[in-house]
Amino acid sequence: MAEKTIVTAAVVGAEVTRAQNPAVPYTPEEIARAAVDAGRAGAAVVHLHARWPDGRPSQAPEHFREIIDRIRSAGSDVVIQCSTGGAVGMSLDERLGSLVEGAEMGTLNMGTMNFGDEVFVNTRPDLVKVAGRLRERRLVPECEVYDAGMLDTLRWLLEKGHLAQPYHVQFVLGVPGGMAASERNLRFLVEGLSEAVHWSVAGVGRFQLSMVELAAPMGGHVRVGLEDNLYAAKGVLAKGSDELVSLAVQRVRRAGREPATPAEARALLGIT
Ligand code: KMH
Ligand code: ZN
Repeated sequence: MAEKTIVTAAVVGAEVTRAQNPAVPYTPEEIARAAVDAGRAGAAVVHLHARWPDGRPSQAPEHFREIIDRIRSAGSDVVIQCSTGGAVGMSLDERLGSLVEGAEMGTLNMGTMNFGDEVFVNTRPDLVKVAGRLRERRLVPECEVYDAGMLDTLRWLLEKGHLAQPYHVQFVLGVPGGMAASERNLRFLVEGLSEAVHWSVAGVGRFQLSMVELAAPMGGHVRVGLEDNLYAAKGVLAKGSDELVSLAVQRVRRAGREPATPAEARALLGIT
């Protein structure tokens, strides 16, 4: 039987706003509820950012603690992945504030890039520091790859011993400044992985669900949610990340695969 598909829900991010879609959650309570709902809809992993009550991005440990406590108090066992990317312009130390007790995975952004009209800074020393922190905290890294050269950086981290299995790769395609979300690009990136490793794809904007349709038959995992895309269909705002997860699950099943449970995702990702 084909390996199960891990559906990750990215329920808020640092860039999207409630002015764009009223379902974007801001408070820890709202973010936790969005994560729990996404888990009920079939997500095995939640990728977390936090916000201040007015919507500004936050990497404050107390916000992450409250979100995680609320998710667990609601009885959800989704895998908790905390963003160390935070928002453009934050210092690396601020970004690392998210790695609190209860986190199981943390992101490792694989290089500096244009991010829309801004620059998302991830120098090689930054990568080494984040990788080291994840190792110290025994968190499984998810390597965020936005462009082809970042696979060479991934190889460099492996060769230098800064990164080792288990780790996960997320191809984030369609960020203005990174690689476009196309079939050609995804196939090229998957071929470029230097060793057998679980990979997933997150298509930004209108490419979110088309990337799910492409990745599921290829054996990949998928990420959807309001962080990357605000629409359920052309011109129709998503009611929440749970709706996008449901749409992804339909597509995964159409490809003959089943969504992984959180326990199955932990086994696949090497989370102990
Ligand atoms: N907000 C972006 C600049 C991550 O979560 O690790 C970075 C980001 C990546 O969202
Ligand atoms: Zn993120």
